[in-house]
Amino acid sequence: MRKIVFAMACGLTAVVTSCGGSSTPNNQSQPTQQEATSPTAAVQELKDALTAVQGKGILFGQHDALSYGMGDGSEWNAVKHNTNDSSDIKLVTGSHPAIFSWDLGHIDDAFNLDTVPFDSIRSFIFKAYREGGINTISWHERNPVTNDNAWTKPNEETCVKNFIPGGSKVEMFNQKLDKVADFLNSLVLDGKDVPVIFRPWHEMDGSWFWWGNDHCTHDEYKALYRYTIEYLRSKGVDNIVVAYSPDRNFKTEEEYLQWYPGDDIVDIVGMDNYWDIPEAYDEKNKTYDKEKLDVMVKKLEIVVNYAKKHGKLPALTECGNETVNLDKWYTEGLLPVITANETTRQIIYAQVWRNRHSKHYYVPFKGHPQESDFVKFANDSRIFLLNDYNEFKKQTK
Ligand code: BMA
Repeated sequence: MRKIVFAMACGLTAVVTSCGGSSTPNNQSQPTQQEATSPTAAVQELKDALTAVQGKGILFGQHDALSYGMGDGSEWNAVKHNTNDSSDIKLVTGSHPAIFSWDLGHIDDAFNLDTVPFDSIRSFIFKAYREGGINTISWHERNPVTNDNAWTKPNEETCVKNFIPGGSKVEMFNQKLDKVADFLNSLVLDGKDVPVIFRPWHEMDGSWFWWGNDHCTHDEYKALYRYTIEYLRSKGVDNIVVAYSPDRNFKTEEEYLQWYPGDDIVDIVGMDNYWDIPEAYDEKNKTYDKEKLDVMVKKLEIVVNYAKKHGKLPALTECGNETVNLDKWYTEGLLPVITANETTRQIIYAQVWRNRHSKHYYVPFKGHPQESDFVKFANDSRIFLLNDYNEFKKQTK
């Protein structure tokens, strides 16, 4: 990966303010600011791909789709069963998803927080890329001090302010960042950088993670986010398209942006939202209240409108109905929301979470009562799985 000297100087000094007006001399051996901040070929390739699909179709994704799943009701695991081409989505539709999501939590270990080996994650990323899919990476990292998990309730010693420039434990945090940089820098296939969407510190408007709302000020959060990206770039990471993704706790653009680290850092603006659709569900009649679904539509509109004004790409970065226990969640819950109007149809992708075990899955598996509803959703002309997406690319070449 190309090392950008100027960006490194920036990353280590300018955390809250931007990198403009640096005292770094602009000579032959150091790129100009323009060069340093312009996207690399890998990043540009991914941004162009995402832009090309905008308004034409919504890419559908799942977390850990190739790692494990529910099969026909009995769990499978790629490592245990030595498979690299299975996904529950493919089992029920014939195609893998278009978006492949991974997580770098527990990056100091050989396995991630969900016991997927990092080596497997890397090979899956290569496979997905080679086959035309798009990879996105989240980071449920352990608290750098307690090193237990991402859900640690932090105290004075373990909260965000310790890890940002000026804090007393930045070095500990840097060790994690170094590992993430190593992983991202290892994403080179046949001599070519593989671009990925990188989505750290998500759902910060809730307080379930150590970087959440109750555990830091907005400025501390922004500094954490900015420092993360600038530090990674200083280590030569130049294959990431960066995504901002709060949970659903906003009603206005201003609220949505409370933690936003800045247009110079973020490429994709997203939202995670698991709860607005269930809140619209009428248990008795097994229907969805349109006005209540509109709550989520409005939030997507806020995201898309911000993206439009600021040259960003919008996405529904996480959603899902655990165990798919609401009738027709896919065709009568999710689909009407994301295709509600011209604006919501501008989202690039929607992804659901993982199919881990019988109490924690988001895509109906073979034989599940909602299987046919999911197939109907997947067959909708506006929803792109990998096969649809590849076909779209062929036709628009
Ligand atoms: C959560 C759950 C956890 C998991 C985490 C990161 O939503 O699936 O079990 O560890 O995501 O994948």
